Amino acid sequence: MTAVHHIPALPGDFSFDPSTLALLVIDMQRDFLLPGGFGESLGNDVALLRTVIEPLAGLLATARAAGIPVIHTREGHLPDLSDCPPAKLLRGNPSQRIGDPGRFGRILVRGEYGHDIVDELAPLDGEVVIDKPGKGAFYATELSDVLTHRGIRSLLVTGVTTEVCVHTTVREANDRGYECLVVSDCVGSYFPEFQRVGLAMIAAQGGIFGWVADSAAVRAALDSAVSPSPAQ
Ligand code: C5J
Repeated sequence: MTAVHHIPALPGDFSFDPSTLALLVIDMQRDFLLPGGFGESLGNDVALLRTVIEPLAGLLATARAAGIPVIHTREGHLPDLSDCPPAKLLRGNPSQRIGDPGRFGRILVRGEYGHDIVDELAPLDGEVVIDKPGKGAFYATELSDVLTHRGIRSLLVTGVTTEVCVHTTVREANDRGYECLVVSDCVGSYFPEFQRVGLAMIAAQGGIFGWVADSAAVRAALDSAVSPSPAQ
């Protein structure tokens, strides 16, 4: 699996070598996705985020079958909140702040039930899980080292939310030289307008931050990358 393959995408084909490709799954955590959880308590409709679960489960299965490394992230903080800047801690509804008790444990605190990834997308043994205190997956984490160590150059980016942690991470990755394809039906926002514009911003201006394609196109390319060519 060393040849270059292509995925039809916006603004043009995304070229990748499967041996240097990874799937990044950003913050598919119960606190953001479960009805009755932190995300919903902020007045958001979690149904919009939950539409991501099924296509992402399918993409995960295809990537795993193709031997593409999967890296999960979780946004959250140490139990003493020493890694949470005051500006983040004090933001939002005063009774529903980071570290406060929520329906699924202390909100966005590592080790709590709500901080972990939804059952449908649970990491497999051996898959990397990056705990990040910020919106971007590179800030104050080991992600750069993990990617360098594995020789990863290209990322399939999925998860929530499109305009916050997905966008921040894609911008960080783009500045570090990684080629990012954002999988349109595997990223989600609480706001339909932000989803539409967030995706458009990535592929605009000739792909200023990266490429955009849906999971059907990505899965077809991964399948054909690992399938033997028909006999000549
Ligand atoms: C937010 C995230 N939206 N994972 N976090 O606060 O996008």
